[in-house]
Amino acid sequence: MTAFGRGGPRRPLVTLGAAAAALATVLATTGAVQAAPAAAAPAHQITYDRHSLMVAGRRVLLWSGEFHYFRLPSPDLWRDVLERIRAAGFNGVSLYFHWGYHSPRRGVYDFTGVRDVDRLLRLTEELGLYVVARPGPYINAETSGGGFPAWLKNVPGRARSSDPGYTAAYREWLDRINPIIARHQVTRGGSVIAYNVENEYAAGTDPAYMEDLKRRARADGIDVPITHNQCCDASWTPTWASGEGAVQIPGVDDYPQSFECRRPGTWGAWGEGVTERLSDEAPVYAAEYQAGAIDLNNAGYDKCRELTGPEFMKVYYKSNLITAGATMFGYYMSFGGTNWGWLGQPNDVYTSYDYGAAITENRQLTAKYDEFKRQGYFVTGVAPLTRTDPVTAPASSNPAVRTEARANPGTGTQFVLVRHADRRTDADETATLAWRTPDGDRTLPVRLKGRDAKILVAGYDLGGQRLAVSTSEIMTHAAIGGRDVAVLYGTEDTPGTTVLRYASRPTVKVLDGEATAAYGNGDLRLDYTHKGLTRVLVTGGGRRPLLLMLGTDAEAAKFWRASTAAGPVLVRGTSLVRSATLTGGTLDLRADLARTENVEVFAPPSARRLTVNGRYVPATVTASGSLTGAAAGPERVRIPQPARWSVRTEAPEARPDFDDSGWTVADRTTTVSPIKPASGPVLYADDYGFHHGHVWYRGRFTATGEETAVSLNAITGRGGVYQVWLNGRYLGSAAGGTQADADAPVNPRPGPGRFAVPAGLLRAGEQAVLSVLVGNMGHNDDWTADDVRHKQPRGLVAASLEGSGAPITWRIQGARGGEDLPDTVRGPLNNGGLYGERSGWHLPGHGDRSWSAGSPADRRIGPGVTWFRTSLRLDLPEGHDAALTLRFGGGAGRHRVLIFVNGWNMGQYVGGGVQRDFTLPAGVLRHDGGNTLALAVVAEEESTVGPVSLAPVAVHRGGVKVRDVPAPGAGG
Ligand code: IPT
Repeated sequence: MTAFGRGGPRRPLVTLGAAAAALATVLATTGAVQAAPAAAAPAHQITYDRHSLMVAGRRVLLWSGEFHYFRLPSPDLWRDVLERIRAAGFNGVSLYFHWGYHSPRRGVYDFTGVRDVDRLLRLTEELGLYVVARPGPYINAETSGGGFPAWLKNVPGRARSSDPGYTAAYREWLDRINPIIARHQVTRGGSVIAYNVENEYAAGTDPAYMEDLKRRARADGIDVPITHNQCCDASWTPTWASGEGAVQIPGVDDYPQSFECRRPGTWGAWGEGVTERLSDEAPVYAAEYQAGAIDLNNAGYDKCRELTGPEFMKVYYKSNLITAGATMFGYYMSFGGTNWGWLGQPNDVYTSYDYGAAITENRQLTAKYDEFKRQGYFVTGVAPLTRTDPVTAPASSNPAVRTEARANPGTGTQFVLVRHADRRTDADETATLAWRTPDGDRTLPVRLKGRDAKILVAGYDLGGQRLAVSTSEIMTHAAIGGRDVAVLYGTEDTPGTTVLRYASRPTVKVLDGEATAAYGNGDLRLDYTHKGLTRVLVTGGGRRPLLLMLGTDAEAAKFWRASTAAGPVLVRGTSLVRSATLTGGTLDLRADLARTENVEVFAPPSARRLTVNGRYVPATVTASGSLTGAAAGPERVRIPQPARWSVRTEAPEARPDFDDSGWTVADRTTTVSPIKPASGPVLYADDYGFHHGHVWYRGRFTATGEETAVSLNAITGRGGVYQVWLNGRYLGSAAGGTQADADAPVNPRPGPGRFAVPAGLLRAGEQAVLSVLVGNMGHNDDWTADDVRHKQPRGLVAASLEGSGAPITWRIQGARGGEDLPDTVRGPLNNGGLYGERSGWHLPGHGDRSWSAGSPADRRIGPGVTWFRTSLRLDLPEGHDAALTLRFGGGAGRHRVLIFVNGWNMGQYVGGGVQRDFTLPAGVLRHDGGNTLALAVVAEEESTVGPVSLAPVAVHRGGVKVRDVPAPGAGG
């Protein structure tokens, strides 16, 4: 199945901004033919100097957003999200590739279906987005094992080093992923512009390892520049800028707002932003720049969005451009996605990986998106920014208002950062700038209202105009129909001055709003206050006409830019413009609408007719020379609710007579893990090939009748629990541990549990059966390159009886097939070893007619595992995009719920926990057809789950066509 083969409507390539123009040219020849293989596009050399990357000698400011395909298991939605990213003005994406997501077992790799990264890379080519490919092997990313496959825990040799055991393992991955990346490089007509080795590699530094990663990449055909993302700041060593292991373009990761979302008013807790240059030969690269946060302390992601909101973005992102002169960026994250299945790393995240990003987990656009758009259109559109050096900044009359400047040595264009001297203040300050612009000295008033920063431009050839200077910021400009159309903006109620040069007095017409114009000495000076949208038409004066639109932040954010074969168009209105095509006299927009609203289009005059998503929109011509008409919002959408639930209780494993003869005997005496058991056999689940979700243990011993308690210890990762039954009697549950120390082998700390043996339960001389269910919340990452952390066991780590020295013999059972996946479609992270999972109760094809009627809303369930199933038919209108979540509404008792939608494990609801809404991506959830919803409730005590409903987050007319994600019925 390929993205190109889907027979969708053909449309010309759309790109945003001049920086993407090189790639646009590459693809323009094939752009209209989606089916063209990547190899048919012309290849371009990638070079770089201290200022920027260059594609075929043309400078590019790389403005990319991080996207994790593995957190969105509906490949048609990759297109949706990448189109949103592109429409925000990004000209690239930064992509981690997740080793463990593709490899259930050593030597076994899957790149199909939701793992089809070749398709993903083809899509970036089609959309004209550059790619920074980041295949690790270690990626961190708050994902299980930091992206390592769980089987690596059984491979001797320290991970993230040049140890031969690890080396052989990662080469296996790189030799598979590298060739896929290699064939999509810009140098072969594709989209990959750079290649990132490792991830924040410093702890346990091993330059030989870095050398091997680079050698592997080159041997596998990677010929674009190799980069690295150094952590934190220049104090972190090595920077990999020189010496053994050095990369061509060393980058830095920076998260100045920290990750404490409970204090969203925080300002720069972790520093000033990017201020240093790591290499004199390479551009300054902000490899991961904070664009959201993990929700470390359960504040909820909206708080993380606040912590990293527009004010932070203005001050920090703009400083990075001017203070540091950075021209390469990877914003982490542009869209976070979902830790579906067992994808999450347990210690830092829960199911949602929304990240407080500009695009929410439900694919909705936020105020942060608007800010990205304002900045993204500017940085990718104003070409002189790709090559600048520091210059003297205009003097500020007020020391509280600070200026810094850079200029392009070729064009002379100046970029002046205006910010508060104290970056923490939210004061309201005014100043006068004495500015030596390339077009002469000017005195200009500026105002900073609250936490704010601006990049002001002087001496810029704005299309056919000469912009001497402006105290409004440039969002974008385009040559449309023989004139220039420009959008400038400033904070509401602040003053703005724009000075343009003309050979003779031009004619100025204020079409909307208020502005005063004065002409003298070749200067046309416009003065105004940023309020709503002011429109000024300038004609004559020896230049082509200019339509200047001067707006507030909010007004600027209403504009979209898209390209057609006949040139760029600007659109005002709609929730999202994905692309535009001009055929004959008809301009068609692919756009999303939340309501019926006016759409205004600035297009070449040949566009006389307007359609939106192919539907005719009656439009009239405005005084601004644009076309405007009302485009229809969405139809009313009826969201059905899950009803008619059936229920079945499981956990036969707890019963003494359960037949476990097919289970694996757990009798190993050695382990690769640095954590060694103090006594008895190794019970670690990974050692027996059971890596994800729940595992069961059954231990047998001959009772003496003197037993007083069962003493256990398990490691689950943060938030995990384990539960214990003796001869079928439930003894209780305990919190699993997170970390054991290598030098304290039995370590009683991680997750001890002491369970009293009820009197009379055990009889001397009789065999007793201990059943233990252990959750596994995911594997530790390896941020510190420390096997003690990464190779932490999961499952039981200690077990003994109090009052008896009788030996216990153990069997273990986990996900069906262990590393030999029965369900390769959903992959290694979808299932654990619950009885229902092993029996296919989560699958749509499971026959549940024998189940009893019972709803999670009110059914009281006992400790152990209980399943609920229902079916849900959706019939949502075509041409609409409905974002739906599954909402949990209360309940009682300690329990957690695994959520299966058509067999796909979409996350884990922890009763009473921070996350109650679970994103169900279209495709996994069929919007036009039947769905099976299955809930596996693991209860520690008597519980009710409470109401479960399907909640609409938003409905838009528009969107992309989403096909059903395959959902094999039963058996896999
Ligand atoms: C940095 C990692 O590189 C990235 O994978 C992710 O974990 C991110 O942070 C946090 O979400 S590590 C950080 C300590 C800079």
